[in-house]
Amino acid sequence: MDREQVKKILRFYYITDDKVPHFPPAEQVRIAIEGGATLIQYRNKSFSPNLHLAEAVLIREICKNAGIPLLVNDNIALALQIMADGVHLGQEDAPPAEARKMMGKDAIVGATVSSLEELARTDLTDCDYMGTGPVFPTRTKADAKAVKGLDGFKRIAETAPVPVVAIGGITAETALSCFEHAASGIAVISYISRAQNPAENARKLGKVCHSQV
Ligand code: 3NM
Repeated sequence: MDREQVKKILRFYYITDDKVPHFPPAEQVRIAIEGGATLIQYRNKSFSPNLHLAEAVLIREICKNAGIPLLVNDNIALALQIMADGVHLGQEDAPPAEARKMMGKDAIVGATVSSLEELARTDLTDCDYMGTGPVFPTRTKADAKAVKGLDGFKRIAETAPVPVVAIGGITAETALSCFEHAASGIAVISYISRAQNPAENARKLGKVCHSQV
C-alpha cells in the first residue's frame, strides 16, 4: 500500500479491549467507527478459537460493511482465517517478513518499536507502519515499556523509515500534540473502551483526528 494511503488509514486507530466484559469488542468497534475510526485492530491476549472466533468474525463483518480495514494483533493464522487486512506484530511475535510472505503484498503489516535501540535492530522492510509508545502513562498494557513523553516519541518517529502511530494514554485532549510531534496516527484503547461515555469520546477523538494538522 502506498505511503499516503497508509498515513490516512493510521489517523484514528482503535484497538479492542478484551478486559471489559460489559462492553464487548464488537460493540467497541461499532462505536469507534461511528466516531470516525479509520483502522481497527482486534487484540485479544487470551484468544481461544472456541470462545472468540465468532467475535473475531463479527468484527470482520462490521469493519467490512463500514469499509474500515481490520488488523489482527500477533496472530497471522487468525488474520488469514478471518481474511483480515493485515497484522500488527510485537517484538516477541513472528517477524514482519513472515507476515508479508504469508499474507501477500497487499496486506497491512505493522510492528511495535519502543525505543531507538529497538528501531536500530528491527528490520522494517516489510512493514507499512510502526507503533511507538507508551507516549503517556497507560494502565491498559501490562508490560508497557518506559513512558516516552512527546519529545521521546518525536525522536523515534523522526528516525523511523515508515509512518509512526503514537500509543499509550492518548485522549482527545492530547491527540493533537501527538500529531504535532510527528505522529501519522494515534491509537487508543481505554479512552473509548473504559469511558463513561464511549460514543462521546469516540466522536471527540474523531474530530481531532480528522481536523487538518
Ligand atoms: N501498546 P491505552 S501501550 C497496546 O507502548 C499498547 O506499545 C503500547 O492503551 C505500547 O490507550 C498500549 O488505554 C496500550 O493507553 C494502549
